[in-house]
Amino acid sequence: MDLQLVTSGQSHGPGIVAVVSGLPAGLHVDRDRMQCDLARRQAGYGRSPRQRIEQDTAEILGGLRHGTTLGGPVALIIANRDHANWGPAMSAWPVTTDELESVAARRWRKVNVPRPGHADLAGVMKYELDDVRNVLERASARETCARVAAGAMAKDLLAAVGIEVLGHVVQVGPVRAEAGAELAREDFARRADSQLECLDPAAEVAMLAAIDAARADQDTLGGVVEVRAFGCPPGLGSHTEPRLRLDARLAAAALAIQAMKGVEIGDGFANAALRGSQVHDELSFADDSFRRRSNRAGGIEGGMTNGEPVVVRIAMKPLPTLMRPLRTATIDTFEDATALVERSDTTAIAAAAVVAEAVVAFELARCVREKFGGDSIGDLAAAHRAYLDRIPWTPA
Ligand code: EPS
Repeated sequence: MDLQLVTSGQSHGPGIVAVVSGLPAGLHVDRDRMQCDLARRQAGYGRSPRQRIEQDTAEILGGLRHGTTLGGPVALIIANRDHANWGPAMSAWPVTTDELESVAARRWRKVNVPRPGHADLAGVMKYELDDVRNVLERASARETCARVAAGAMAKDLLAAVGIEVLGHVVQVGPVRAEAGAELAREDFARRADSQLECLDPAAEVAMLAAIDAARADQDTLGGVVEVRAFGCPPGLGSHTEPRLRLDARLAAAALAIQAMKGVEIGDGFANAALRGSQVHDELSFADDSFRRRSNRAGGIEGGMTNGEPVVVRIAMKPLPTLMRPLRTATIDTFEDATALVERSDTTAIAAAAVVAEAVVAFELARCVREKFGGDSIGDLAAAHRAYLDRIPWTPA
């Protein structure tokens, strides 16, 4: 059974839609988890005033009854409250000039200045458009709220087989958190006290100062997030075909998040500078289970989980919408211009940790569906139990 997600919607349209197909029947969807993740995605330090307008909540349109999946696609919508301020400018159907002029001109006038670093210019050329807004509304990272809601359901599925996926911020601009090579699930409890989904309070002070400094300069900041998946049995993903390799799939899922530009599995980049004897994680066998003596591989060997925690790090570029805009040229008269100044986030790095957690959870849930099948969550859990009975591995 293939787990799939389709999203739809514009940043200032009526709402963002997600349709998730391939969930087994009988899965209890944790409403509080979904709401909590949606709120976490909005809450990080450095986000734009837009977040004071939005209060993301998923309205389920199909696929659930009394909180439990029925086996068909789950459809949901997260309303854009800001749509009330855009109305006719973002109407799905034709509107009159009078209706258009009832909203602020900057909302309905064609945008002819593409922003460097954004989808704007290639998007208008590729899709034969004469208004940058028709690109930017869909390119916007507002869409990630749908992936977070879908990821919450993926986490519910993973919980049924003992897998937990947790993300955190490890770098903001040049400020790095203390590396915690041996981080365990319990360590993530500290995240609740953070304004940046960060586990290192001392580094966070410097991170917050860096964000304040960037905001004062009307500039933006990127960073690095890390996602860890605990409880994965060996054998999610596969070495047998390139498209099934888990590291490749996680990298694709990670880079499909707006503004993500680099991915590392385990100590991928640091390992490149070392010798093999310093890199590969030695094996041991104790208490009926294979273990690795270290986890520099980040839990993946040969395109499959190896039974250690999966570790994925993702680099985010500074957001390209700048309050002090960069130079550009217009798409109609080709004259020098300055880029569109739109309200923007100074950094969305905390949100990135939540979104990264969601997409890693979704990709792992896809692997779980492939490996254990089942039309119901009971069948899936039984297949998982039978597999663990067969292999010489027990969860840590
Ligand atoms: C975004 C621009 C900002 C962000 C938005 C993504 O929106 P606006 O232009 O309305 O202020 O706040 O992110 C969200 C609304 C969200 O919920 O993540 C962009 O251009 O990508």
